[in-house]
Amino acid sequence: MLRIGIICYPTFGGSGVIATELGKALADEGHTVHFIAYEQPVRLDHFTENIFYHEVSLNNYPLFKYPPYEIALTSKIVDVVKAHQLDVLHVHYAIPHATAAVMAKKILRAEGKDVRIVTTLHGTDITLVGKDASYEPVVSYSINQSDVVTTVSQSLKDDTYKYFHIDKDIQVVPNFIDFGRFNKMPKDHFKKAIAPNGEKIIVHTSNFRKVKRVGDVLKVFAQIQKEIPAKLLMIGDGPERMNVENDCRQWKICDMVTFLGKQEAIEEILSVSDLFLLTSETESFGLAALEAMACEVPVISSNTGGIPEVNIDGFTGYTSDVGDIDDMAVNALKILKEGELEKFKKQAKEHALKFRIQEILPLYEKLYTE
Ligand code: GMT
Repeated sequence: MLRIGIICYPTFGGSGVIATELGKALADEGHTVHFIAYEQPVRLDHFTENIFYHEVSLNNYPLFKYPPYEIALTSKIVDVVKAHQLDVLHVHYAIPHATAAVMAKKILRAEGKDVRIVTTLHGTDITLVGKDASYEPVVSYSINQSDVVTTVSQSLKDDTYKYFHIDKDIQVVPNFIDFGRFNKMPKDHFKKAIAPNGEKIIVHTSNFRKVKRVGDVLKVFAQIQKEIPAKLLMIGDGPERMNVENDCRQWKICDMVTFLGKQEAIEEILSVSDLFLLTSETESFGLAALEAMACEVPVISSNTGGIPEVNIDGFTGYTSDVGDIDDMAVNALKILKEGELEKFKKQAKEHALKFRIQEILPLYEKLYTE
């Protein structure tokens, strides 16, 4: 059994969720897992005897305009590796986690201790933030200095080679889903409360950042509700929420749209939903779409990045060019209107099953032991 350090963002975002669920599953297998983050990861909600959490705390000094988080993180990694004899560090998201891990490895090597680094790239660390000239050289170096590098989709692997100077072999290990949690549950009373007249329930979940194009979600819904009775549930929170709420008021469709904010029990909401909308500008994988599919919800999405590896056009839903609202609305109506819904629901789950955590976990374990 291995002693594994997992470095991640603790927030609701996909990379933090994947890192936390992976750590919990590894602990279930008998490995010892040490999470290192600036806050307790949101999905790390139970006490488990072989899971530990180490918080990175920052002692700021008035001289510092910018608190040196990477240094605090590096020091914490060095300390935890030494104190707990870690074998491997699995870092999720390149910035600054891979960089801190590489630095920690060098410090430890100077002291005669070897630790291996597995870096998993998640998306925006490559496609949005990382490729920016202000980060690129450091991100390239940190990827090249990792012992193993993985991406969550083939598309992200291609993008990484395109935007960075990488001399390493990158392995694709897709994101996964825990069917123990994400499964369609009988929640008919809940469905009746949201859609008392049998309206179709459309759902979107995200962090409401610009990259998600949440305005497009509302535009697609505005077209759908002209044709069939429908309700839209908007889950999550972030910078674009207020703009979309304003659009909603202006278009006078507020009685059909509910903003639920951040939610823990997403699977309960997905269980009563008929269609999931994901209109992102870029998306390396689209974990939110996979969670929906696992709960038998077909997906209407853009065809950007890794989404087509998850949402199979014409099978689990449909994909359209980014911003092609009309095509997305037509496709949504095709599924909702023409008695196709049950078939698409079944197929969405069928494809989601390929991403069961039981299939993906051994791939990571193999990388660690190698
Ligand atoms: O989507 C976000 O803004 C959050 C981001 C993250 O790093 O938490 O998500 C990225 O990683 C997820 C897990 O691997 C992927 O499912 C998302 O597609 C990816 N987001 C983007 O590429 C925009």
